[in-house]
Amino acid sequence: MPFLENTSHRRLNPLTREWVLVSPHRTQRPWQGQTDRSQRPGVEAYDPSCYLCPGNRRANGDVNDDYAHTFVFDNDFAALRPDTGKDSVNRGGLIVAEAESGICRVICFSPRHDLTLARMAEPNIARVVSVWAEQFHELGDRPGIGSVQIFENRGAMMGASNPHPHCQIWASRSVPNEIAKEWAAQSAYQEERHSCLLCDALQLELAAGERVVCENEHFVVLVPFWAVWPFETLLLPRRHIAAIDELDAAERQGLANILRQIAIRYDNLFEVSFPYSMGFHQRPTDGAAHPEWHCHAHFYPPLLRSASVRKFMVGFEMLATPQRDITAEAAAGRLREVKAVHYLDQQA
Ligand code: H2U
Ligand code: ZN
Repeated sequence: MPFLENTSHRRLNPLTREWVLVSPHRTQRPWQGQTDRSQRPGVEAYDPSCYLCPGNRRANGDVNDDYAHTFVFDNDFAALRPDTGKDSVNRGGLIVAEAESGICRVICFSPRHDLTLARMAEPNIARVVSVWAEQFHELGDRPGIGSVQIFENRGAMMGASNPHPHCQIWASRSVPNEIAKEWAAQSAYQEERHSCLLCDALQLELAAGERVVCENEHFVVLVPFWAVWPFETLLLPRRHIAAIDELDAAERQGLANILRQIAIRYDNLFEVSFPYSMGFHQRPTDGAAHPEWHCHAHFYPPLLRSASVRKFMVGFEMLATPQRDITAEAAAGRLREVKAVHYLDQQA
């Protein structure tokens, strides 16, 4: 449909039922992609001052295990605590608050301070996937936990406090905003069409092909039609599962493989360790089966045209609707074009 390539239009995100404004005519100018090989990571395999490296002391005095693969600990500065009680206030629906409880953890992906998912070996990423599955299961099974959010903030640009490869888990009593929106949309779709929103979207995307970035036997990564961030991607299991604890052994390997693939493509785009926030959206953990829910991960990277030019969600976007210039189709093309081998592993 040509209007999608040359006319201002808005696209609907059926998962959140929010719109994004696309202004493709603003990118008729040539691609300004720049790379910056000077920004090679200068970090060491072990940093004595890192609070995530094996055997080091954390801010609260605890000493990390001398771990060989992954390491999980309760966040010393947890935003959610298990023991908050049940206080609430409601003044006419205008001044409303509830005590919120939960558990926050940190997961180190590797003892190596200098690695990222893009630079880790696939079997070691598979270990991380297994820890995610165990943690989701363990925390989600607890009474009083309604949702488990696993997320990674990568890079100073996204506010990550430390380059050591790690992610966080926030398990909360209530269902967070983004999950609540996606839950409502997936439930409504299931009720109306007796089908799964993301299974159907995946079939459409695979048939179109133009927004698919990479795939394997079990997973597909694509720039969704409704992407807001320039190089935003959606990672989807081909099988209809509601959470990663339902993945079998081959699918866990497959998830490790696809995570490595997309992380490498991101790094190769501007030849920089690519910043992003990513996370898994999984079924609410209220004990129900959630047949409407299709497990997936979102990658939200801030970079726009080079290693240093980032997109800001300001102005119209903050006050009205998010907007993008480069189309989802063009962004997917860029991510497909780059090499599948990490730039630091390519021969000069
Ligand atoms: P981020 O890089 O995404 O901010 O995650 C690091 C987390 O590690 C952060 O939530 C926690 C911070 O609270 N932390 C500890 O639990 N112990 C420490 O000694 C320092 C940081
Ligand atoms: Zn470290």
